[in-house]
Amino acid sequence: MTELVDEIAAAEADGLARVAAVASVADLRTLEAELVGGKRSVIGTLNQRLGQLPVEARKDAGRAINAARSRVEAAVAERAEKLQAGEREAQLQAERLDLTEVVGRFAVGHRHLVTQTRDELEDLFVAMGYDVAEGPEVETDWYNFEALNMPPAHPARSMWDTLYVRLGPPESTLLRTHTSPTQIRVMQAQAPPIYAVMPGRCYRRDTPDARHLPVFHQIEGLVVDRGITFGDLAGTIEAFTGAYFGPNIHSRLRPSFFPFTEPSAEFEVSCIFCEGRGCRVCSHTGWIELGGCGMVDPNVFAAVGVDPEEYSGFAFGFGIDRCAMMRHDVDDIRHFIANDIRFLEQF
Ligand code: FA5
Repeated sequence: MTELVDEIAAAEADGLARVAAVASVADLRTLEAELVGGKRSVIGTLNQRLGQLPVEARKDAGRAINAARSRVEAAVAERAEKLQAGEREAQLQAERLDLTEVVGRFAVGHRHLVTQTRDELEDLFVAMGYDVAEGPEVETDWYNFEALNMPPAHPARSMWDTLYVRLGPPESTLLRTHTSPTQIRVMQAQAPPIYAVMPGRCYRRDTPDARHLPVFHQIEGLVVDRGITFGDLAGTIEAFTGAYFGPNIHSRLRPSFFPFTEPSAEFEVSCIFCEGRGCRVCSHTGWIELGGCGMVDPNVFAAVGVDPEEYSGFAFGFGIDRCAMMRHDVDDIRHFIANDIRFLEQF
């Protein structure tokens, strides 16, 4: 009996010392389980030994064990409170917001060079009296090809291969290959006179290289009015070229073919790198191609119900990315989509 009482006293003293020394709430919980947790805890084991004692001695020893358990539990509770308070304080310190801290200026981004170019081109044409219109990037075959005088299986379609979208009948919906379908939408939406530019994103099955991207930007122009001539087209292109690239840069039209214009031309501007004298960039021709243009084909007018006897018009379409390249001396169109901040920050 005295043996067990001594053991109880020793176990209590040891338990209290360990509780006092523990440094965190988590460790305290582990220790609590070890000391007073269950049958296998220190107190639990002592309890189990009561059965071996004679009845009289059992009572006293039982009381001693309960008293020891109470004191250990009280010490645990007291220690827990202290540790919790300390931990809460440490957390508050760690999460404290210093409202007096001075943060440097936020780095504000800016519009991408292609967007800046698009805005500038829009402004330039708005100053010449044009409206700005937009059309969808996901187009129907009819707008992208058929209304532009390219019936199914027309060979010119192969120049403008693209991705088809699973919507409606097979091969009826696609990612537009040029901004020209917006011409059709504008003519459907309003009667002449029309003076409009239509910028936007285009898609083609083109392998990326220094001058091509599969996703790029064009700006379309459309004028429909009484008495519009090829001279008006040439004059407009020349006015635009001088206004955008500067007075030393000129334009020229070279005969070409587009199903939706007749006659058609490629328009070229004198090479901005050598100002027309001839260099490597322009393959020593002095000229760089920027886009296509021509007089609106009567079949296009027929598709939208404009009377070609009363009205005539011209249209043009050129690459916005290409304009930005030429104006800012960018030697590879892929820089625009590489997302290299060192490139983008320059503009
Ligand atoms: C056309 O897309 C015609 N719709 C242009 C047109 C409009 C002609 C109105 C007549 C009347 P083309 O496929 O040549 O034409 O493209 C015109 C311009 O878009 C090119 O000169 C070039 O500047 C730009 N472009 C074409 N493909 C790409 C590409 N993959 N990456 C970057 N720019 C491109």
